[in-house]
Amino acid sequence: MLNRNKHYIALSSIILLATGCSPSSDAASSSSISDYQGSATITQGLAKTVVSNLFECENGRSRVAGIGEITDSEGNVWTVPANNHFTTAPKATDLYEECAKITPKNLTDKDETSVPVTVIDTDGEEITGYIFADNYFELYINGTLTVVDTVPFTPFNSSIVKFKVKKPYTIAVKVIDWEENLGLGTENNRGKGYHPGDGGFIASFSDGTVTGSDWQAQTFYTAPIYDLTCLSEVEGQRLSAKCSTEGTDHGENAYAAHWKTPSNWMSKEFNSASWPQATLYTEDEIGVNNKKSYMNFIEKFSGAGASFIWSSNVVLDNEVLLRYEVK
Ligand SMILES: [Ca+2]
Ligand SMILES: [Ca+2]
Ligand SMILES: [Ca+2]
Repeated sequence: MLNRNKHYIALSSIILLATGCSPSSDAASSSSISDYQGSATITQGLAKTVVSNLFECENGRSRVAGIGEITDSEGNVWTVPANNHFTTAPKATDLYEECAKITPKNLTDKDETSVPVTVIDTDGEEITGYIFADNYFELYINGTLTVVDTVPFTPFNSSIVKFKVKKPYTIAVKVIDWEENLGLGTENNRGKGYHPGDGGFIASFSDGTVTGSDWQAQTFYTAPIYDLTCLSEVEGQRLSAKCSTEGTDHGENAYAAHWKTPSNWMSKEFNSASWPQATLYTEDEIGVNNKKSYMNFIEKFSGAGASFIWSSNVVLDNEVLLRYEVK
């Protein structure tokens, strides 16, 4: 089967090798794939949509949460914004979810006794977690996929989870900043057709565990990139602080950087020693002050001592894996 992206990338690489010139077809891209030296695999342009929309909002509006595939110059297929288990995994219990008309004003309006308990260890401690993600999370405890977010993109929602486990245990979370322009890392927002959007994740647990800078966060998908020379790597960190985070109306030829996720990244035994520490973000930076799914339960988020975390770039890094060991 012909894949236009693969052929475009392969052809442009040959031309660039032959001429040493930058592509003239895209004024926004000032460097080429063949010049890129880092550990990521680079793709360019829009992915092929393979799932048009994972989620329909029954009561209200939501952004279209599609899934795409894009093939790199070596024939590897990348799923964007990321591989996920939304359609198959157990869903988290909604703390606040407008599409389901679950909109308590505070925690006392919420019946927590009906939240199902995932048993990791039968003789473990029962722990309750409170989670808010921009936009989507999948929670693993000791490598077991415990629950996933009920809303992949928008509206913003929050979740409760209960599990039974013995210490020490490992929390691993896949977080996805979803995108409308699949493979380009952008959405129609703030008057721009290709706005990069941002992520953010915060959680607290009844055993005192909270998200913070002692969590680890590694990046697996960074987009949009308009100039590949802005990417760098230092001691395992996949850095993009020099890359533009501006929206544009001409983002259709953006590059994306992909890294393969290790198959056992969520397991207790996985060695994440090379992963960077998580970066902290303020509530203002994430922009939650107008979001009831967060503010109505703030006592379980920043009020519990938890901080918003992500990788080093909360705008451009769209698939991030988090790990934390509870001692
Ligand atoms: Ca969500
Ligand atoms: Ca983003
Ligand atoms: Ca987002």
